[in-house]
Amino acid sequence: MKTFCLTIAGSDPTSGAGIQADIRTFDRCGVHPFSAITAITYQNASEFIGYKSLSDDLDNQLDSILRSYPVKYVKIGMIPDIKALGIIVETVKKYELLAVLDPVSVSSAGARISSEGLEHEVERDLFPLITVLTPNLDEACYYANMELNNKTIDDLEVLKEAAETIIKKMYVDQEIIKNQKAVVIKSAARDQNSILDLVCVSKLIKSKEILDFKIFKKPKIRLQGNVHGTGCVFSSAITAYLSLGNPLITSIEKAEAFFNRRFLKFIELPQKGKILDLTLSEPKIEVINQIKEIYNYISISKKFSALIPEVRMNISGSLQSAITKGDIAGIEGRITVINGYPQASGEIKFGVSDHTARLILSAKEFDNSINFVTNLRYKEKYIRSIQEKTNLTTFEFLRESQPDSIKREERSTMRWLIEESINEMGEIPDLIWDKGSIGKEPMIRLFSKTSKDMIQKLIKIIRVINNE
Ligand code: PXL
Repeated sequence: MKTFCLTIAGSDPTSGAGIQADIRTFDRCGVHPFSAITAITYQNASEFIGYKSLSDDLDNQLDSILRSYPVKYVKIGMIPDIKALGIIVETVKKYELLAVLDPVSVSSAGARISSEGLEHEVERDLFPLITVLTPNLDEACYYANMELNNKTIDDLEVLKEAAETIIKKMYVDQEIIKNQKAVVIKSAARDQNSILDLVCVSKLIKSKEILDFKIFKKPKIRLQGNVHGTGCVFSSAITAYLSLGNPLITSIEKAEAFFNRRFLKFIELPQKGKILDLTLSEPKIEVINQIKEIYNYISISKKFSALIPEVRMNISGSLQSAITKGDIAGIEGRITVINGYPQASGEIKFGVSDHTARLILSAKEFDNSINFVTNLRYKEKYIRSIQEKTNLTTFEFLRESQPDSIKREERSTMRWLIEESINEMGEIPDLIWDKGSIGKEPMIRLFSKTSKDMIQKLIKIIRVINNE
């Protein structure tokens, strides 16, 4: 039988947050979504207009499902008022539900989505029944009664203290821990390149209560506009992984991975509204993540800036069976240098790279195992060092040797240079370079089968051009 999960949450008509986001997430995680709606909100991605509580109908919705189906795991989101809270508390008790609570009281646009001061009753009546709590930083500040803004990895002790204060509120009279519980403070701290989630898990060892802490790091991603509903997706993913039989910490780990792998591709709404796109296929997610892996390596290295060409750099990655440009992902707007560091101008997307996409497609006609290509700044001394000091295979493509009909079309040039290297070397070399011509910047193009392979090649190049 399919695994069941229940979400008790508010409706968001954009489907970015709330019950719709929970249903989309449950579905993607492979569990069947049952739902009970606590309130309907009137909002779009940039404006919150208002809401109407459905607490008068909540117990009917819940009973219709829970009386008939064996549901054990529930995600709780928007609780509009004290009546809805009372029903939720009684339901969790009556059906002995294992609950994940995303303690939201303010919408992404800043408006309250629960009655003023309800946090106090939520903490008193619901926290002791909850297994996992997923506050964001503002919610953690409130429930720990501490000032936690602008923290870095060096402030871990104070964040741990906050998590400990909160997790203790999840036990009646702070009694000895019977069930394992967890608090995840989302985006608790940040440093130069990362954002950190702090997880606090309780354990009972030889009747002694122990708290374990874990940190999940994610790279900072520059985005235009706000992403709506991220907290709903994350807490629903934890619920789904728990219901599939994973231990508590594994469920959190898997939800972190589920979230991070999708925090790359968005459904764009007008006025910079963004919603996580959960429909992307696993192979496409994999390609985007591999490009991200290469980019993460590059973006923390000042030395790498020397390899960014005038026309800017791209990293393209391909689906194994790519046939068109739409099957190749790249960085929108390419990579430039900002404050001495390589930096992406936009997001990683399918169908946005042109030259590098064409290179992969042409390379694949001869060797289908090629999946990645980057373009790098050409300098004669770089090529000399690479040839003398590394085992990378290189091929110089002579623009003069192209027939005039091909010269006119830069697109056919990409195919021509692949053909030339195959004719000369019998395989696609690691690197194909040319000295440019009028209006054409000289360029190095680096090919690889996997992202790891690409990073290894880039490491070799960086070492030799810096005489290390
Ligand atoms: O992301 C918190 C949230 C939860 N539930 C509903 C919402 C929002 C944010 O706007 O609208 C219904």
